[in-house]
Amino acid sequence: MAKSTPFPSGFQFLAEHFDRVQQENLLDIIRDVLGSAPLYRPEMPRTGKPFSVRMSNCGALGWVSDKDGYRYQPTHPVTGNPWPPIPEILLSLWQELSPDAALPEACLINFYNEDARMGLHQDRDEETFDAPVISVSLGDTAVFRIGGVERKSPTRSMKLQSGDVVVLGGEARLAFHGIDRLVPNTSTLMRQGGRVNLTLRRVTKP
Ligand SMILES: O=C(O)CCC(=O)C(=O)O
Ligand SMILES: [Mn+2]
Repeated sequence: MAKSTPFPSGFQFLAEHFDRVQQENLLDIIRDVLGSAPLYRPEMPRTGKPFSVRMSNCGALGWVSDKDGYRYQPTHPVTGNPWPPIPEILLSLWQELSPDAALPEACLINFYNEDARMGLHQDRDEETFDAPVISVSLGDTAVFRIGGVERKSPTRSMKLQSGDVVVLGGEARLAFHGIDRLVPNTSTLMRQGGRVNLTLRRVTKP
């Protein structure tokens, strides 16, 4: 837990990569996506316990969780429709930050209200870990926790604010990470508060 715990190599933090106008634009685009692929509440494998975070996706594939487990699938689990495409602004972000990787196939959309959190986990449901996971935060500040590639590795926490971008590449691609909590009333981007997190993922081997 020491403050001096280093970030894993391949971890990048780009503070306020998106300025306020870009954040508003991106949020409008995500609202459109959610108009056709509404947020729903996933359930934990086996137990069926509901997540505190609501989710949706865009892209050819979307990450879902239910009693049968975690997986990527081409359709929304509630509507049965294909996920909407990944917006151009997010594809450009990927190409800017990860020009050598094959394009992302999934963008998971997480919505946190002030009680939501996400336990420490690895992103490892993809067939390949060659490409990074790129994350964009919008709305209220979150306390993000990141450790190493083993669950027992020491962790450190940092705040993610609206417009911040995080890249989990290299060794950090399989680093344990999670969201401890939101810091309510820290952003005026969304009138009702809350936080949207977008994570771009390459799922299949190119
Ligand atoms: O909300 C975040 O910043 C992290 C989200 C995350 O780790 C995930 O969706 O796998
Ligand atoms: Mn994750």
